[in-house]
Order: sequence, then structure tokens, then C-alpha cells
Amino acid sequence: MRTLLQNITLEVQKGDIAAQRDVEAVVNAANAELAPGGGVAGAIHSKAGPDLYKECKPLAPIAPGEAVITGAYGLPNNYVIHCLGPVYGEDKPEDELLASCYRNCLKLAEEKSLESIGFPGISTGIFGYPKGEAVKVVFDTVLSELPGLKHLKKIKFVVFGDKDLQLYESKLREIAPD
Ligand code: AR6
Repeated sequence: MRTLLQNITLEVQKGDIAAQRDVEAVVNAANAELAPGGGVAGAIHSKAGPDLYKECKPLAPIAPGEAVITGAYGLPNNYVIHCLGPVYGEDKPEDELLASCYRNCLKLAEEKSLESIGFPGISTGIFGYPKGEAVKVVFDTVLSELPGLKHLKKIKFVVFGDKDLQLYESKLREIAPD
């Protein structure tokens, strides 16, 4: 499902964040050390190969809400934007830190003049952020950033399961009813 808002396509698709051919950058739901891990980080590092971690090492550690950009190596993209989400119940305030994640990723993409970016559901796996709460923060943040975007023309949300797809799609319908 996709919709056009302020000349920018917002798209929701079920799939693997490490297999997105139609975006210039994918976002990694990273750990502070920017090391290979489970979930999104595991998928991204294993597809990218060991050179990704070599480039990441000197950029670590990062704090919750921060993001850094690297090459994408074996991934079908030009860049990976690594972002550390808040651990729910520990890193507070969670909503502000999660909003910073999305804002900082968009900022890095704009600085590189990228036209497209793909996001996973940062913090909603191992870090335990409830998905219904997270999706509100995601769309509130992205919508408030849209007017300032000069290069990005497509923002894609890549979700893993049917439940997440429904959640994102109903949110998208809410903000852009056709
Ligand atoms: N593609 C798209 N979405 C995915 C994929 C994938 N390949 N794999 C998982 N998801 P998580 P976090 C969904 O745990 O909560 C790592 O080990 C998943 O269902 O990857 O930010 C790091 O090293 C969930 O909704 O990220 C960190 O230590 C969402 O993506 C820690 O986990 C995020 O799940 C980061 O935890």
C-alpha cells in the first residue's frame, strides 16, 4: 500500500529489510556497538558481509536516538543508516528517543541527497517497544518532517508480519483517507 503526501510517497510493504532493491538506503535497528546481532541487524550484517562491521566499528558506540551512515556492501542499496532505538522501559523518554531515531535517519538521508529510504520498526523487536505505540510515534514524526524534506521522494516502511502490515496500513489510511 502506498500514498502520496506532500509529493512524497509513503509506502508500507511486508518483507525483509535486507532485500529492498527499490530504496537507496535501508535503516538498521542497530545495537550501540553497531555489531551484527539478531533481528534486523542480523539480517543486514549477514547480507552485507563482514566489511560492513569493519566500517561500523570506528563509528561506535552510539546512544539511543542517534544514527550513523555507512556503505551497504552486499546489500542491494547504496547506504545503511544505523540507528539505536530506545529499550522500552529503560531508555526514557521512549517516545522522544524513538522520534529522534526517525528524524536523525531522515536527516542523514537528506544530507546525502537520497531520494528513497526504507525503515524497519525500530525498537519493536528485541527492545520491546509496543508496536501500536511505536507506529503512532513513527507517523507523527515522519509527517512533521515531510515539509522540510528536499530530496526524499519515497519513504518505505518494511514490516515483518501480517499483524504489523495491518497496523501500518490502518495508520496510513487514517492520515491519508482516499
Ligand atoms: N526485516 C524487516 N523487519 C524485521 C526483520 C527483517 N529482516 N527482522 C526483524 N524485523 P529488532 P530492535 C522486525 O529486534 O527492537 C538486535 O539484535 C521485528 O519483527 O531487529 O530495535 C540488535 O543487535 C521488529 O518488529 O530491533 C539490537 O541489540 C522490528 O523489525 C536489538 O536487536 C525490530 O526488531 C535491537 O532491537
